[in-house]
Amino acid sequence: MNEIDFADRIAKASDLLAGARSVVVLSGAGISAESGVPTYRGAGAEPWDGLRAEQWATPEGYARDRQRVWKWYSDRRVQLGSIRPNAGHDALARLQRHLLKTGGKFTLATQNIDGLHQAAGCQNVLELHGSLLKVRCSRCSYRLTVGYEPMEEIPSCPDCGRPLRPAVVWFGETLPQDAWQAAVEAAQNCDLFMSVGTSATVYPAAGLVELAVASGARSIEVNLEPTPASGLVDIALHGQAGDVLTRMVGRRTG
Ligand code: BJW
Ligand code: ZN
Repeated sequence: MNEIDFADRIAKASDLLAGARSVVVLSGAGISAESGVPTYRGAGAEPWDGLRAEQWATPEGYARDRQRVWKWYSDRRVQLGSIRPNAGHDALARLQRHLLKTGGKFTLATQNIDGLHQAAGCQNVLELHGSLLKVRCSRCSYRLTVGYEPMEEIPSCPDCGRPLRPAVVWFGETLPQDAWQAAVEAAQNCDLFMSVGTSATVYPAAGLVELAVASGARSIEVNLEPTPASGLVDIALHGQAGDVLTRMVGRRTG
């Protein structure tokens, strides 16, 4: 697509955004790619030890080699300490401030575990797949925020003695119910649903766009490449999230 067509689509998306009072954004790894965080699939993907996420991001993967998986999470946590939010995160934070200031509603549900939306100033982020900056007990309800600190050894739970684990959601595990219910409710009741930087392949999060569209919302996709959601949405914008969101939100907030 040439730049004029693309600019025209961005203008149409901006108009949809300008007419919306209640906006839901579902973000994925692609929005953090421009900050240097590897994606899981598609452009920018970096398999870990040659393995796809479906192979290591499981409770069985952790049970198989706890120390190795723990260290890998610890290394990722430390790397995050020097990673900053990018123009895409900033644009969504501006959009949230603008909508809230003008009496609108804004919900950001993220599949990301990197905390970069919050670092950009977004409030009330729904973390559907947990957080890399927290650990939890593998049995009881004990949780701890550890930030960017390295943790080479696996600590035992102070309450029950079981090994702690990263507070992320692995395949086959249910999503944090409060965040998931809030995301479902917001998707069912929004005017505009935006899917940003996600391959739209991991459920139930990927189902939010289907839910929003079925509930009557207008919809926009922003992603480097087409996804299974592209055919569902009103406007699919295939480009860098930082650039596209800055152009869309910049027009809206002035
Ligand atoms: C850019 C860009 C730039 C690059 N600008 N774009 C068969 C059918 C349907 C479902 C299932 C099934 N078999 C099993 C399931 C269920 C399973 C699932 O969906 N599997 C699929 C693989 C088929 N799901 C689960 O098990 C989930 N739990 C569950 O279902 O419980 C039951 C339940 C049911 C109903 C209600 C409640 C519960 C749990 C899923 C957990 C996912 N966990 C991970 C790991 C997190 C921890 C960690 O990182 O260590 O979460 S996997 C990984 O994938 C991570 C991500 O959040 C998730 C999604 O990835 P995301 O964000 O979309 O990123 P990518 O990399 O896939 O895509 C990035 C995109 O960006 C690409 O398209 C690029 O082109 C683009 N991009 N640069 C814009 N600059
Ligand atoms: Zn415990």
